Amino acid sequence: MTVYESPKPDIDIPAISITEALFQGLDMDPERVVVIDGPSGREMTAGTLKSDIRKLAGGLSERGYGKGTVTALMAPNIPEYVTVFHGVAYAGGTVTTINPTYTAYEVQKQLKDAGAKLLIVPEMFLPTAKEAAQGTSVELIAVIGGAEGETSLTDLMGTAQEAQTPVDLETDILVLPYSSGTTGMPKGVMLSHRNLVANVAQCSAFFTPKPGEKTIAFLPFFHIYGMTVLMNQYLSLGAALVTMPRFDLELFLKLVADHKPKMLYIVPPVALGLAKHPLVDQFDTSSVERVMCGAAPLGGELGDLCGKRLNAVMTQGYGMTELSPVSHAVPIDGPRSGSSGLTVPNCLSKVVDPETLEEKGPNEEGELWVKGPNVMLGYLNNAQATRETITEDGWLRTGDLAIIDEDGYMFVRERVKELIKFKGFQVAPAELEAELVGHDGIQDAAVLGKPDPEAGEVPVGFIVKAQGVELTEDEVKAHLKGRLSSYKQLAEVRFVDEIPKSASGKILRRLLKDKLDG
Ligand code: AYL
Repeated sequence: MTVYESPKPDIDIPAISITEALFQGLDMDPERVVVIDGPSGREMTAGTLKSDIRKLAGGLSERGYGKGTVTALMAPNIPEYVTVFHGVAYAGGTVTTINPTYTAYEVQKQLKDAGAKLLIVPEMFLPTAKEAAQGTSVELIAVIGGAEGETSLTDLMGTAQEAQTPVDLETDILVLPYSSGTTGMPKGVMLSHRNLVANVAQCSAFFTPKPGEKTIAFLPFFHIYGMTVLMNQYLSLGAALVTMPRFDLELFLKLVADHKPKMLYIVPPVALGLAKHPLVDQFDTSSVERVMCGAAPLGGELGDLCGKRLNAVMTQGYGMTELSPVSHAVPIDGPRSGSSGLTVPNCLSKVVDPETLEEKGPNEEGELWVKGPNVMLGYLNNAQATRETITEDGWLRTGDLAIIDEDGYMFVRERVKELIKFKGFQVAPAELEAELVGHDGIQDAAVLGKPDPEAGEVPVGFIVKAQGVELTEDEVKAHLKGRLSSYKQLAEVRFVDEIPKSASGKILRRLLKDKLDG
């Protein structure tokens, strides 16, 4: 019967929009370079960024694409990502962030679900964007950098907007990233300005970058980790980002040597590289004092190895898209191997028996529940999933089994929800299953995650063939190839006679998991 508060004092969460928070950082010094494109070295100053955001917000509002409009942003980490995200936010609109490596089919599903009217992409992704936009509510595609015969991002800019378009900070939807949550298909996670402003402040209690400090931003801004912890936290505190459109260990190490970050933000597969890859010895990483790893389980041993190799304090954070995302983090002055951290300020956490809902004591295992100003508004157009995830008194059920020790340190033990994590990316079994049963030769299918030393987990398909059908593993795999992006592909196929199900038709994943392990 224990509810855990943060050991750190609560903080005042300013009643401002996320872009007003950003401008506090940018206004510290307009001449300061705040975003650098890693591969090319192209620089953007705080002054230019602010001015571009205000012009874009003005242009969007003039065209009627401000408040009430969902804009889809499908881009890797490039300096203009910040301009678009905040241009939309300052105009009072909603951004849905799309993984640029998605197939046209996946992009189309998100565009439709989110009801996006405007789609903004770099030229490289224009063909996918055009294909995806067909038959959706998208009215206009704008190209970052421009393209022959297309509306460019610059064309969208208008007269600089003087002030934030009024929004309800607590109830208007600022951003719609997608997450499958504890069960089912990916869903739009409705996050408000307050959710993001709160989480930036909550994170800062544990890992505050100083003005002018830089870090290397390869974690994608379209995912909540990069969005809050890097883009919004760093820039709103006057710190700077070196963006990488995709991860490449050698370039990453070179950027570390050149830009001398004190803190690195990573995911477990990168921790593996940093701990073991010979390339690491060829670069100067001596500026790094601290590494923060999150988004998937990191073994204590691997974490220690990574910290030792870089001669830095290795810490973890824990979070969920639905929590904006960070609810737990390990402080630099109290590292603990293998722990995902202490509760962040203004937040409560507890461990609950998922069946009886009884609250557990220290070191007793149960489902982790979290409450705070960073808990999402709910899932877009899905009141039922919202009700199943957030209790009436505001606790978010994480779907992770954990313990909290007597000092308040949380340790994730196991993921009990369906979600598979491939290199920190979400793979929703239900999405793969829906595609698989769409194949004529497949009568039924279930997808589970199998532990993998490099990716963390890989999806494995259990397949029941339709009667009298010949079907090979390759044919099953090929069915998902053009439809779903590379990280959602099946690593393995197992043909079975039936998928075990409960009386209500739910897949009994536990039973299949035993098969996987056995
Ligand atoms: P989503 N250890 C184990 N599992 C984790 C951890 C961790 N440290 N962090 C996240 N997960 C798993 O929405 C867990 O199953 O957000 C959780 O429910 O893509 C799920 O990932 C959520 O996946 C940080 C720390 C960001 C974490 C994040 C998480 C963003 C991932 C910033 O500092």
